[in-house]
Amino acid sequence: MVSVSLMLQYLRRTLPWLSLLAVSLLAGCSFTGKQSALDPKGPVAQVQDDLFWVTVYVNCGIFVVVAAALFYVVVKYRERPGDEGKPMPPQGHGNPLIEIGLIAASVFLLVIIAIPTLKAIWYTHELPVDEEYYEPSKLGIWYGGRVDSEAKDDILEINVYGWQWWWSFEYPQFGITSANEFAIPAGKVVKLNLRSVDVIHSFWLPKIAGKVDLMPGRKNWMWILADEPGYYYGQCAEFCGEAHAYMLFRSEVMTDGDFQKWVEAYQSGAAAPGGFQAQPDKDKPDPTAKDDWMAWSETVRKNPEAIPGDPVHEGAELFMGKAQCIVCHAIDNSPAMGQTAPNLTRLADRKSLAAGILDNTGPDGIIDSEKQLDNLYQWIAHSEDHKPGNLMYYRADAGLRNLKYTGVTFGKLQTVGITEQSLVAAGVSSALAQKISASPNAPILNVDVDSEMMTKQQLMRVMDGLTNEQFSEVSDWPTETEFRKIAAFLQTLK
Ligand code: HEC
Ligand SMILES: [Cu+2]
Repeated sequence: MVSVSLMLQYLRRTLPWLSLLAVSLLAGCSFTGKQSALDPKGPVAQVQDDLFWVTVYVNCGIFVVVAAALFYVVVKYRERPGDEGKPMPPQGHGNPLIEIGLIAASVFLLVIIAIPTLKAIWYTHELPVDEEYYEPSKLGIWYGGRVDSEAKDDILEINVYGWQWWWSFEYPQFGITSANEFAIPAGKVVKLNLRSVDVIHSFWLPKIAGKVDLMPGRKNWMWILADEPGYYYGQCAEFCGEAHAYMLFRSEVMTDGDFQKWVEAYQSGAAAPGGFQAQPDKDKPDPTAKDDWMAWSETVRKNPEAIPGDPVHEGAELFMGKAQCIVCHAIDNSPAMGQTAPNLTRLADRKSLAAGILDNTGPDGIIDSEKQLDNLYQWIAHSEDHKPGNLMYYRADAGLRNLKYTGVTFGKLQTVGITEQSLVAAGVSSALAQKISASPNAPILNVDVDSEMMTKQQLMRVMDGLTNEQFSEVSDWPTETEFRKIAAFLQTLK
């Protein structure tokens, strides 16, 4: 048996190291970090923070009492020299007074925790529509005009959708949509309707409020209020798949005036590339931004020479055409109306890219346009490096990765050293490989022998190890220059 004095000796030796370890671990904690729930900036986070501390204090009290009792007993009744061979002292079993006392004390402590817990639960579950409760929170009062009269009595609502692995923020009262960054007015109650498109996510904006899950097939909601303007950092707080740790978001809290401008900018949508304008005619004496976009598309189709040959126009053409970005993305006013990816209408106004993974700002917190352009290029040309598993690249039916395997012919593959033998090595039958090599200009996946065709998996095996430059040579994968042009176009979306 290890004697108590041995244990004390051991403790004496390790205690300094243990405390050093504890202190260094705690040094990693910060009460005011970007995502610290201990630095509340709104009433919901405040209530949650208060509750946290009540629990911590009660637990500290329990710890001190229990540790002191333990220490007292261990020291007072420790084994002393000469104790060997003495009979065991009388043992006590059960003392009703102590037992009832301990039960009563536990109940008392639980009640102390339960009262503020229940209060906080009710508080966070009741939308404060009452004007005495908070500053006027109704739409009509702080956001004059632009809203139909029925909506004026409503609180600002935002439909938050969780996607693997990004966020979309829809403002039904204003008819606008943002992604990964959303704006709210300071000092006003906002109702968030939380929905998931795929798996369970969790909305957590630590300094303002948290956390509520977004569940497929279930309508959850929460209300938030941010005290002051600022830029707040949020994060998905429920494991939701491969890129979960990269599913961040931001909230820009603004003054009423700035918020109104933000909403109006989103409502006006995107301007046509390079300021392209539709010619007014008698049907449309006052062309809108949508008309400009339509005129631009028409011109690209019918009279391409009339389009200026600069990166913005070429980037827009690639976006709408060869690079297939419009399959998933929408840009308001433009022909791009995809619904399964972030809405890019005001993309260049956002301080971060791809759900907070790339930061567009300089040290002063303002968007640095060179950095932004480079981030845009990095993201669209190499998204799989920046966010492993992301569905822009990997989505099975439409992801950008597919561009690496479309438009491929055997003739082109030969230019990068791929032979008939490479096809056989990838599992293609020799009869089919022969036919493929005999038709060097046919799309490789369309060639068939006795209704056998090469599969995409086989093609992937054949092309495994090609560089991105080689992919651009032999398939529809855009070249680096083309990606840079698309980035230049995206940067005009503001
Ligand atoms: C298969 C559908 C799909 C296609 C095609 C697609 N994207 Fe995406 N895109 C996505 C998804 C999904 C995300 C969100 C990725 C993430 O953050 O996990 C995204 C994110 C982005 C973002 C970041 C948006 C933000 O709010 O930060 C940009 C910019 C972008 N895509 C541009 C493009 C361009 C340019 C193309 C064409 C070359 C393209 N996308 C093609 C699905 C697609
Ligand atoms: Cu998530």
